[in-house]
Amino acid sequence: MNKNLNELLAQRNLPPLKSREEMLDILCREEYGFLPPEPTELKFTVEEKCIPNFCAGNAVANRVTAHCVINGKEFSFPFIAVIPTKEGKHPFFIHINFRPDVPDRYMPTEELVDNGFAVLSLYYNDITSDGGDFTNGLAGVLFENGKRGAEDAGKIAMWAWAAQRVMDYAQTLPCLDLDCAVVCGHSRLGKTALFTAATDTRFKFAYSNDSGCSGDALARGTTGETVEQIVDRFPFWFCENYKKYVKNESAMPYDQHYLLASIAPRFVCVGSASKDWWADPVSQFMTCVAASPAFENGFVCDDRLPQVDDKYFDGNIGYQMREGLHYFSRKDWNRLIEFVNKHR
Ligand code: GTR
Repeated sequence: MNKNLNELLAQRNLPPLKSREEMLDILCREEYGFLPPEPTELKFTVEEKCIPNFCAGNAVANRVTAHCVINGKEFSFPFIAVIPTKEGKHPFFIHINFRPDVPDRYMPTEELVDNGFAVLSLYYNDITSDGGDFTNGLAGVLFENGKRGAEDAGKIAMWAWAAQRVMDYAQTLPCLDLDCAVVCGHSRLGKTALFTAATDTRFKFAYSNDSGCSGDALARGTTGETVEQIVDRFPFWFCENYKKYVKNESAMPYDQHYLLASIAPRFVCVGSASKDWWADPVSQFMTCVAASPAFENGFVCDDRLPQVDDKYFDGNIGYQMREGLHYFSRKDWNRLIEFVNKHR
């Protein structure tokens, strides 16, 4: 069974899977940095119906502000909660978003509502900037003068921490189905969505769209972006330790299959795009193959490399390849909905 894929996997020379605790410890120490501590105080204020007559009355959009005390300092950030008005408990997405706008062409909010989902959207730059400055936003309350230690959080870990605070808010809403919490994001925010779910078992599903290097793609044997290339342009996404693996992937005590495997026994779906060679769809797919044994219902796929429009949704790990370039399209969202509906 899976003869060809097993041979291809062997060529990648991956470290074997470990316990979830060990894998998370390695991922935090070597790649993303440890999550910031949970806030010692947390409260939410809500501006109701901040978008008038939203979704023709099928949903309300509320602007929520999370007020946190962390390290004795205050930090707050806003997000938008779109809640269907229909009776009942709604499954929901926490979308770690590139843009602040709701609705937005990258987040088909009305369609999500039409499919029965609530969506809570946080804009990543509201947490801390997407750059090397560690003195602003959440970074500013964590580090004295913007200086961090080798294992301290990079920006991805900070955005993940914020998505977990949005989950804290979701837990206060009786109209949400807490057994169907999905965290999702695209590209750098797909990496973030995976790290969010890996470190927080309240999320039943994680979906990463085109996250590639340092997300859902194996580093060993990639034909796309390398650790050297990502650390050169985006060192601040990661902890300082990650630099050790520039041109030195074979020394990594892990690979990205640890990230997907840390989501077991829950659900994770990888979205790839056929022309997104930088994210490397084959290495994204092989991560699913490599992480599969961590799940009771592992990755179910054909014994060949993926092709356009392959959709493997039967196991707890899913994978889909859409035709096209690097973006989060309606087709991707629809496939995510399909994966979630199949398993909830
Ligand atoms: C690229 C980066 C990728 C991906 C992408 C994005 O330039 O090299 O790893 O994360 O940005 O987030 O848009």
